[in-house]
This record gives sequence, C-alpha cells and structure tokens, in this order.
Amino acid sequence: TETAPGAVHVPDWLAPGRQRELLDACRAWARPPAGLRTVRTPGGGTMTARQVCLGRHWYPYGYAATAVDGDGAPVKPFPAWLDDLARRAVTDALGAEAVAREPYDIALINFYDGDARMGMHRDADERSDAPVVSLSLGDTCVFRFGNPETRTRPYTDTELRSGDLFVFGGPSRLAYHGVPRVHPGTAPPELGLTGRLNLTLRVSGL
Ligand code: MD3
Ligand code: FE
Repeated sequence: TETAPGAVHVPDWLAPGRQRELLDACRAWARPPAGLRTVRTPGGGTMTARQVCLGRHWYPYGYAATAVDGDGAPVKPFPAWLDDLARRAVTDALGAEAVAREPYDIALINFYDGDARMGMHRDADERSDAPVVSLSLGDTCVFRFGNPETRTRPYTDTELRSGDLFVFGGPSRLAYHGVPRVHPGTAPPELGLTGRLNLTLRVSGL
C-alpha cells in the first residue's frame, strides 16, 4: 500500500524462512571486525540504535570506505545477493521501471533494543535518486513518515513488523522519517530475536 507518493509498504514480504536467513546473515555481519558500532552524532551524543554497514561506513553525514570510528577495520563487502534482493524488492513495490541502473552497493543495518529510537531525519548522503529499500525483522515498531519540507507535522504513523518491506522512491526519497518507539516482546517467537533490526539497501552513487 502507498503511504505517500513513491513510499510503498508491503507487509510480510519476507516469508518466515527468509527472515531467519536474513537474520543469520545480519548476526554474522554484526560480529567483529568492523561489526556493530555506536554512531556518534555531531552534537556529541550517540545514536541509541547500534549499526553495522556493508560496502561503506556511514557516519554523520557521509560515507567512508575506511572506518572513521569503531575498531578501524575495513568495512565488510556488500554481497551481490543483496543487490538481487533490492532489485526484487523495488520491482515488487514500485514496478520494473523504478529499478535503478546502477547496482545497490551499501547496506546499513540498525539494531534496536526496547529503548532505542531514531529521531526525525532525512537520508541525503547518497548521490543517487535510486529508491531506498527497508526490511524489518523482530519487534514491531512505530515508523513515522513526515514530508520532504520540514521535520515537523504532518506525519503518518505506521507499524513495521517482522518481514515487512518498505520502499522509498520518487518524492518520498528525501522525506523526513523516524522511529519514535519499538514495542518490546512483539517479535515472532520462532525467529529468536530480542529487539528489532532494520536493514536498508541503497545506491551510493559514489
Ligand atoms: C525513507 N532507518 O536507516 S526504516 C535509516 O527503522 C532509517 O532503522 C529506520 O531511517 C529504521 O536511515 C527507518 C524506514 C526508512 C529507511 C530509509 C529511508 C525510511 C526511509 C530512506 C529514505 C526515506
Ligand atoms: Fe533514514
């Protein structure tokens, strides 16, 4: 269903077996070296969700081929199967015309515990207008989608559950968005995940 122009939510896009496979891959990527790190914000604070990157490290506000924080190890490679997954996701959500020419080359994986949040922000560090693909695993969260102009209202709040796909293309690509809360204990029990994880796939254009 289209939440805003170019923003399409596909509940239950990943079957339970695929959720498990993706979770296992994310857990492997989260291990050192270049594993989960706490992202420092320019104001001196830290993000409450912890993050692991593939392809390039994201740091506020840009991408780096070598780690500028964390353990200093080189970033893990972005595997070709994630590009295939991103292309299938965009095709299913927006249609084949919306799929980018350039390969998807960056994954950002955010791990949320029950207290983690993500404030309203825009993702403007990519030099490509290719749609961003978001996949959620584990606990349900409230996802807040704003507008391209201001960090403030009007918002649309939707719940993102384990297995859901969200694709952000067109005018929604630069809209403000955030995660005001996670609902602890709502993950599918068979997944074996405490907390929430979100994987985004992007074209860096770099
Ligand atoms: C809209 N992640 O990684 S997912 C992010 O749940 C991010 O971890 C949140 O915001 C999370 O930047 C929200 C939905 C999402 C992801 C990327 C977007 C919405 C987006 C990029 C552009 C526009
Ligand atoms: Fe974002």
